[in-house]
Amino acid sequence: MTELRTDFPTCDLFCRVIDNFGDAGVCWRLARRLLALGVGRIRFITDHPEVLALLAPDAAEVAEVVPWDEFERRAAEPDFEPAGLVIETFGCRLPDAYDEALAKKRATALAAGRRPPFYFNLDYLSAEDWVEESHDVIGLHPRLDLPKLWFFPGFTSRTGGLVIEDDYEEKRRAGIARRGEFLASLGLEAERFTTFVFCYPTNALEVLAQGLALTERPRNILLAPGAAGDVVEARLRALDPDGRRVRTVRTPFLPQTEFDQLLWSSDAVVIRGEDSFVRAQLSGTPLLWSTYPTEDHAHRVKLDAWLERFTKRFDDAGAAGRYRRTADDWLEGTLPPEALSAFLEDALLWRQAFESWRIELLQNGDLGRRMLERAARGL
Ligand code: TRH
Repeated sequence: MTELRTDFPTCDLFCRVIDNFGDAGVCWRLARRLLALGVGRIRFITDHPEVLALLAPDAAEVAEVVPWDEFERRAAEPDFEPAGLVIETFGCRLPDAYDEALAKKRATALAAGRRPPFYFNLDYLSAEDWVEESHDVIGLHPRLDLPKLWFFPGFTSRTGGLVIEDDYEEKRRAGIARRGEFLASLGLEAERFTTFVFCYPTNALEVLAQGLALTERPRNILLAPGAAGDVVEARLRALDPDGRRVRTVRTPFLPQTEFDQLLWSSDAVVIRGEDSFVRAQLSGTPLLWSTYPTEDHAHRVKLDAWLERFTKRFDDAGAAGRYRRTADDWLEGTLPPEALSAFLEDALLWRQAFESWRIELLQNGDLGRRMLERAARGL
């Protein structure tokens, strides 16, 4: 891997939390990645520090975490200095005072013949075709001389890629080797088929519980914290009171640095959102995706676009068709419990495609590196 020389001593990364954990999860993973690639210091500005604290109990040792309102006040002070690398995420809009200070820094740098600060807007992940056209496009500020670059994560070489640590493969191998020990620490037998579930309360939880419990061979079920897990847990207890078919464990909310272990220890996963979906794909574990539900049905479009790319990785067209139907029906809530159970039983059939897809994503490259390389070229 070529060495990346980055000369961005400081970065301001802005993160507004809409809901759940994904906004902070995506931003924090990127922050850690940029530090690992040589960015000197990061100010992580967020309106919900408590969400970050859950994901990263060590956050304050890694970056300067600043509450949004406090930072907004700081940005209005006359001696305030914005960073050399600025990342707005998901169009969260930076405080006006910050934009003004940044425009001033830019004007001063340009007048002195120095490199001006680099300003990104990092957008949401989608496999849709339009992403390639919108990626790496400059947007202008309505009032100020302050261009910013729209950057999109994605699945193709004409997007920014996904956050992938340089030592990901090494960590994955070690994590897979730790499966037995990890499952034993949860009181589970490693030989059993293991499924990790992290989905939304709006998903078809009754079908999920029935499908999970529909088995001749006993299964391990890991349920993430949250309302969906509560419902599935209660239903599984009712469907299988003496635990002969399923051994169910509620997992604690793990720090983000340990989240992958859940995926590496599983034979199949039901996964949601953006960041955990990406990590599941990198793990190669067969997955069913619960896309983040939106009223305008963007989740449907997102799933279709991803399936379009992913199902090309199947060697067997019949298996590709079956996977597509299962994934579609799961999202629509029309998947029969028998089909959910069959998805798990047939995990070996899907593995080849998930493995090939994961290799493609690894080869496609890392978002953090792409951002720094792009910033080094200037606007
Ligand atoms: O939590 P999510 O559903 O989050 C979001 C947000 O709702 C957001 O508004 C939306 O835009 C986005 O999805 C698509 O799903 P996500 O993205 O997978 O984030 C979950 C994060 O929580 C991820 O970084 C992994 C982390 N996590 C842990 O670190 N430990 C845990 O034990 C669990 C269950 C999750």
